[in-house]
Amino acid sequence: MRGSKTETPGNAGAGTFGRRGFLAATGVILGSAVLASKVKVANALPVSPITDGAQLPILVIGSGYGGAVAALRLASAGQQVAIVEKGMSWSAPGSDGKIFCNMLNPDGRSFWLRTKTSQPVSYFMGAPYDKTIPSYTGVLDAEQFSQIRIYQGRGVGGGSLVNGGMAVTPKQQYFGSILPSVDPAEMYNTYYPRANANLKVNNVDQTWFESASCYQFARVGRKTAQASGFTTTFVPNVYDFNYMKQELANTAPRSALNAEVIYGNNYGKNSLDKTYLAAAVATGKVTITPQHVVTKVAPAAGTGYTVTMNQIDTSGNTVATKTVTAQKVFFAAGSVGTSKLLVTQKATGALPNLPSSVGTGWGNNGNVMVARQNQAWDATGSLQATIPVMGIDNWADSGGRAFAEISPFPAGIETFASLYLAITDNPNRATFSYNSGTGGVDLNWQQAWNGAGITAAKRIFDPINAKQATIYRTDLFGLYKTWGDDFAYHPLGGCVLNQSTDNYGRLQSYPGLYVIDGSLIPGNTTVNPFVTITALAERNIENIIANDFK
Ligand code: FAE
Repeated sequence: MRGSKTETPGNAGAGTFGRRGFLAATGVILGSAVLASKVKVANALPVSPITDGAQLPILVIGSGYGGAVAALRLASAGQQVAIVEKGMSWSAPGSDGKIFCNMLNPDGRSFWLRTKTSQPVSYFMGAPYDKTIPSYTGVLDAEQFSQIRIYQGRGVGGGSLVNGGMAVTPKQQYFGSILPSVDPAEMYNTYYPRANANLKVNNVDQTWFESASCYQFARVGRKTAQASGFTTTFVPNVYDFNYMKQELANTAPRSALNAEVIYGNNYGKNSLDKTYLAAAVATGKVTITPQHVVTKVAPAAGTGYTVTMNQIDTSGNTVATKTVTAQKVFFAAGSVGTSKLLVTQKATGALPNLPSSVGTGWGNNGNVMVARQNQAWDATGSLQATIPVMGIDNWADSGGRAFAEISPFPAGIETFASLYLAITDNPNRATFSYNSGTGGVDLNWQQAWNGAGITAAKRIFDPINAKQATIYRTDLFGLYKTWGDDFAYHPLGGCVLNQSTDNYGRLQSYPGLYVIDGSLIPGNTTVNPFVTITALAERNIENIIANDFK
């Protein structure tokens, strides 16, 4: 093992830019409330470098929802578990005293190994406002495939570090379309409640919501939707709403109210490092090794599997290559990460007997983004909580099913814009394939396939615009471009349950190999996905522990 020091965010890439924000290019200076109070560093999860040549009972690849559930439940059942994670352990503050940067002042901590940000809303008033940043192993990856870029969290906690925290249990009536081989009764009686409790899901205080200035955007989104006859619904979240109340009252440092979310929240959010992973580590049986990228899994000479990984520094350079042997391996690298690993192992002959369905069934949860320009009397507010709490539910519309999250647009100024992330019933599915020329993995998703999602979303927003006499914004996703249809937040599938695995995530041709993340879900969850990913992982690991650890 060479140079195995595990790095922390430290100063690299942090605080490189001043407090001029993403609208600076348009000449607008942002005025955001900055609390002078002393910054409290989050409780760090302990990390330990994995040893080259280690013999392990269980290795978990990835520390997002699936990996965190697997680790907690296996450790609680008495098993020793090692987690390896590609991203960093986000536990040490940068030179500005904060662990994460916010959306108005992105620095190296924002993106995974990019020299320029790749923001979902990347234009404003027709001007691009992505900005130059130092290349660093930042927390949000915008992974570019030929016709789609897929946003994913990188770090101990996976997507929980960067997501909006919307913790939505799908309506039971639609569950059969999400996971047809899973018994809805067991999910709704046992595993969804278990997931919600362990994720610390909570609800906004509706009385407070009605007057909170930071949710004016949501109230306007609700009003305009309801005026056109649409149903709106409050959406639970893992962000601690009591903490947010203190933010608004200026009695606690601001996070959701300081434009923090997709590059991480410094306070307030119950990400996995504070829930499942903290509980897993508390068992004393779980080790976490960040900054290690698994590249190969193959049967070992004796029993179990050899797993090869590159230890990387904060520039993404390999500083050591290690091989360990594990009796059982859980793939929890996320829909994209697990799919890429599996199609590569099959194509390169490391795991040749994986089923040919591996890599198929990938969908974007129907994601499309859009914004409307409200009338002058419908201001959306210059202070917007980054945590969404409301959605427009039009899934019952068989002409085009959609659930649209009323998203914040935390620009720090009044924009009069209502932004939405629509989850639609887009039936298109793509396939990952190994590219022997590049040694990488391609995804054949076509941008035009998002036409189905746009059609469904228009069934909500065309009527709202007609009723309100308002228009779509065309300056946020490009020059004269209405739809954010070239990216996704919700990758799902690629190793579909009961197709590429058995009905509990076992890769049957290789006993001891399991998949336990969003790659199991065939492309759509009708709502935001992480509660379903967590609940399915809870269900599957219970069966695996009961049957494979006798
Ligand atoms: P994930 O959480 O992505 O974890 C996989 C982990 O594996 C990551 O930490 C990777 O760095 C790591 N990894 C990948 N490859 C390797 C490798 N080769 N070796 C070692 N480690 C590896 O997977 N969902 C919601 O339900 N509500 C929301 O409000 C919401 N908002 C979102 C906002 C954004 C900006 C984004 C990007 C996503 C959002 N999501 C939301 C999606 C949600 O975060 C995502 O579905 C889950 O994180 C997926 O969970 P997995 O366990 O599958």
